[in-house]
Amino acid sequence: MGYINDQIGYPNDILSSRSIIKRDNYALIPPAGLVRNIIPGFENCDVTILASPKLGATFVDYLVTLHDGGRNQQGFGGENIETLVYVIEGKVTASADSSDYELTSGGYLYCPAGAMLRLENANGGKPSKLFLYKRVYNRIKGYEAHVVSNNVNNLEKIHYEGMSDVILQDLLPKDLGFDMNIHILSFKPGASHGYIETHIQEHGAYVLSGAGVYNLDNEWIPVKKGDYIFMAAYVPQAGYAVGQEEFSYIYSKDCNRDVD
Ligand code: UGY
Ligand code: MN
Repeated sequence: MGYINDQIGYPNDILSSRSIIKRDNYALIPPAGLVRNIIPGFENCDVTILASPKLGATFVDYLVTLHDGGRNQQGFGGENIETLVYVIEGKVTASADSSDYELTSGGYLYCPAGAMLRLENANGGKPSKLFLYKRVYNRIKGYEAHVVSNNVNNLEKIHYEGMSDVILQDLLPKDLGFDMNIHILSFKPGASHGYIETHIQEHGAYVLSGAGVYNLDNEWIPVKKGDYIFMAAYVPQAGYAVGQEEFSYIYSKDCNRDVD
């Protein structure tokens, strides 16, 4: 079972991989290649580190599965570290210092630098799956970020750059206290970006639904639900939805700051 050829005896997944790693440029990390990492503070959790400074990102993205009793009570973040958790599926209690939030699928919590994020599975013994983000906060005088929690079901749906078939949702406020935002971009089948973007901002994107072809540095690459895409600063990029389902991904984008 699962072997491409009994005489050779190799599992299918060992003969080819869709992973593409181009440090400081872009990366595609499909679910089949993910490995678990032990991270202090996470108990009964499978944690995978996705983009990190080793790949050329200024942030770190993680996929976390909290099993029965899964939690992080030690706290995630720190004095200069901002964090965000987004619930892909399941139910968790997430805390920003001493304030608790019950988050279900589409729910999220942003903790500004200095507020510790704590997590506990609350899905009746079933696993919960999370997308987790952290980054060193770029503080500017006179402005502060603050705790934000909501569910994407409550967010405004904006026609991305005026297109009727591409929808943008902003998870965080636009004010200058925030040095980044997390967005969800959703393409109806057959929809695409209006042009190939080239910009200074980086992205880490996790595909929530559907499938597409994605232009990364002028290569068109097939992507689908469960894939993770890293786009470094200035990488040419655009998405094109294929198939019957909406192609949708959650992604981070730095904003509101000049270059040092
Ligand atoms: O906001 C963005 O830069 C976004 N449209 N980029 C992307 O989806 N690759
Ligand atoms: Mn972009």
